[in-house]
Amino acid sequence: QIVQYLADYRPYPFILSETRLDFTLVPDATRVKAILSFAPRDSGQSQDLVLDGGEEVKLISLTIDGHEPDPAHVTRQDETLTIAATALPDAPFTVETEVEINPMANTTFEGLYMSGGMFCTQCEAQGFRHITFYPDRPDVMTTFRVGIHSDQNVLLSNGNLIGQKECGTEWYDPWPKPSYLFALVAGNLVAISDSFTTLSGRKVDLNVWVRPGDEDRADFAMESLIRSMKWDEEAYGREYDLEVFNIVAVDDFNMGAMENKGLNIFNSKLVLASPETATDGDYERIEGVIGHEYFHNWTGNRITCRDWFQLCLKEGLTVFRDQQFTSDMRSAPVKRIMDVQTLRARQFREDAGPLAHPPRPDHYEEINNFYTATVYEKGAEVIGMLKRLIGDDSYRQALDLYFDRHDGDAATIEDWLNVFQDATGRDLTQFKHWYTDAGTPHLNMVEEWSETTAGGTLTLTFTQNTPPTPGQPDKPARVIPIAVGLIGPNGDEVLPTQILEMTQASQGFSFEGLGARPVVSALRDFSAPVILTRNIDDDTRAFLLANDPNPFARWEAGRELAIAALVALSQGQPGGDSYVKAIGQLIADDDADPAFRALCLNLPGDEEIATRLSTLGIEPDPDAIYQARQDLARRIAETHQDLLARIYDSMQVSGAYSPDAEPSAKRALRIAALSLLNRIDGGERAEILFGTATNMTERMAALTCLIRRGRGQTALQILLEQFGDNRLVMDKWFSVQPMAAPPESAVATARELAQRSDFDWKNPNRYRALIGGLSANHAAFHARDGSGYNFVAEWIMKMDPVNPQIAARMSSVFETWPRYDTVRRAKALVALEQIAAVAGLSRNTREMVSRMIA
Ligand code: HT7
Ligand code: ZN
Repeated sequence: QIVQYLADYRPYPFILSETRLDFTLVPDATRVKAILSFAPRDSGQSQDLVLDGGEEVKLISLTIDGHEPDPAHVTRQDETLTIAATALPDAPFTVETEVEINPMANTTFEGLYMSGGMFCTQCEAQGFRHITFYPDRPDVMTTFRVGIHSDQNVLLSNGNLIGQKECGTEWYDPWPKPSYLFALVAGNLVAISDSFTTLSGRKVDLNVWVRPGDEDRADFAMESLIRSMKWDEEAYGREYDLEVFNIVAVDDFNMGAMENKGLNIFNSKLVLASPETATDGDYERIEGVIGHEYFHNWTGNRITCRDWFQLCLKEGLTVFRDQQFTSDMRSAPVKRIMDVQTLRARQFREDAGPLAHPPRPDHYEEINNFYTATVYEKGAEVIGMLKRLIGDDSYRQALDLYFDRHDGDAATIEDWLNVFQDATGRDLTQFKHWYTDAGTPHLNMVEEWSETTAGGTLTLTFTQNTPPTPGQPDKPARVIPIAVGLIGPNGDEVLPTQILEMTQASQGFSFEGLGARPVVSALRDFSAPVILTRNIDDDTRAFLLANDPNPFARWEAGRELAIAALVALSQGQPGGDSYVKAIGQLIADDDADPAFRALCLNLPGDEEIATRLSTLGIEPDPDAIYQARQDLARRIAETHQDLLARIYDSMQVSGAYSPDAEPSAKRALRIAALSLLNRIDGGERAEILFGTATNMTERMAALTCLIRRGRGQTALQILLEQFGDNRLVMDKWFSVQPMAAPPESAVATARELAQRSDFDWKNPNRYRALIGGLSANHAAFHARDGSGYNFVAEWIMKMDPVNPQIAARMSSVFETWPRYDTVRRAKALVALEQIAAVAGLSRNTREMVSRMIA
């Protein structure tokens, strides 16, 4: 069956009470022995036992209760091994298998594979079936006892270490878990070690394992882990539950990191950091992802998902928790603005195109294609809305009930919503549409003001409408929490934030007894993931930018001014005066948080402008957008050059580097000023900064500026000489060139880089750096001659047979193709059809491409 449907879910007919695994690790011929203790779920059920197992898994032996079954009762077909019901007792039984696999030949980085000489696993979502035959589904949970034999010096698996001999270790994980949380690592590694004492006084050993030579870049990861453990106790009352917590850094990794029970495996870029090699952004991401994976211990591991349709149950909640963590560690308003930027850039874009799907999809072909911004980021937004609707105390009560009621379960979105219903007495039937319906609601607000002797009344009428998405033409009205505040003409707040609960397609809310007509600050804190439109002029936006006490709404007002200007300029109309003036006032305010000022100073990117144009029903022209953005940036630089120069000088941070929020914020503002000044100073400041900066944040910023001015060669050469053997710095080196290059030369630059011997394209980080770097250059990727599309398509086709997950993921850069002009559309379609025509194309890429051209 190609398409999997949620409606077809059936419990597994057997209970698995224990899994014993024994690994003898040899790079090209690893042996895996498994002993699985099953019992029929219902007696007299007479069901076949179906185990998942990849076609490349070589079956050496199979016994049931110690006896070889009649071969006629055993069938291997597609990716399964079936033992006929007639060969099974109607009582508990054990299945023992021995298989052989070849980790060295595994280029997919799924299952057991090798990275830089070490053995490593990745089992989510369905990688375990490439290790041995098993019911590889999240609702089959059991304890694991694992033996590892290898000549590597560090041998790790989940749970607690219960035995250690020369060339072997034994691990026992007492917490029942599904196969996707299994992990094994064997390598010549060294550890940064520490410990953490839990709330109830248990001591936990902590290790961050890295390759020898990388130890001096792992401290921040360890500090982040300790902060995460403490935060989860304080914010959610969640304690860690094993004797040891191991983190391993791996160079070849398909995604960011993986929450395997007690043995988190990380892409090395999310562990290793030093001031000379990592940027402030890298540090913040490391802290956030370490937190994310750690928080999964409760939201994902102790309570897992019944099936993969429920993926957002663990991912949405864990993203929400990691966002809260970062807000608490750093600046909450800045974090909220950054999260909204990501949501709009990735999820709104997904929701508006052919790949749109609900946070809880009801069908898929390849589950790996559903680790999306919708499942993760929108999944988190939905939880934020729930919290806003019920309040902080009720949210905490509901979460306590969730952990109490479902600990040890493989749960569903229905279970999750029932917890909230039971904790609050609210009916969440309508709210559930946020989980089941795709698309971003468009929300329009109309204001009506009337005055009587008793005072003024302001009525806000909201109308919601969600455009059709694939397979979902009509959408019912949703519950939308709309946070609103009112600001008087003198700038004072006359009504602090209130949550209006919209439940109808069109609904009015009145505020009576007001003095003079106030200015409405709407959708504060981005209280719902919707696209808000309202009839508002530039002066009112500038007023909000200057006066709104809600930092998100303030930033949003500035953003709207900037976008309005860029939309106008990209269509050859005048625009930008109000923005240029307002931004000058804002950045001159030395009392405002530098991080906030930096966010306001960074112009919306080309992609965001294209999205806005397309929402307005206008075909975006990438070249015109690029030009408009250049022109506006130059005007800001020219108008405010003295102010920007003062900011650039005064935001210099002296002393030892720290990735903390305060110095990072200063650097962010300094860099924002630099990138504007760079347009009028000939690259002079960037050149000096590149030569003098002692941290990667400023060096990368300077390098980007130099490349934009066409004078990056010397700096690139210096970086290459200094860091040619540092993979993570070289990834930056590969990505910044096509990303910052002028659109007319970016594809040629990318092609040239792809020829280099150090373009180790089978490494996902390196591949994403270059191919993703080019596709992030909007005007280059969407070049009218189709050269950007062709380059990316070639590399998708090349990667597909080697690593289908990475190829399929990269293909989503095409998802916006339908919104461009006929010439570009035709070229993009040719590229997509060329991919679709490849013989033997993976299920992953085939599903993505066919959804995009449907
Ligand atoms: N739960 C993990 C998702 C994941 C993954 C991670 C690494 C490599 C392949 C993977 N496939 C799915 C990561 C997370 O969300 O925490
Ligand atoms: Zn996750």
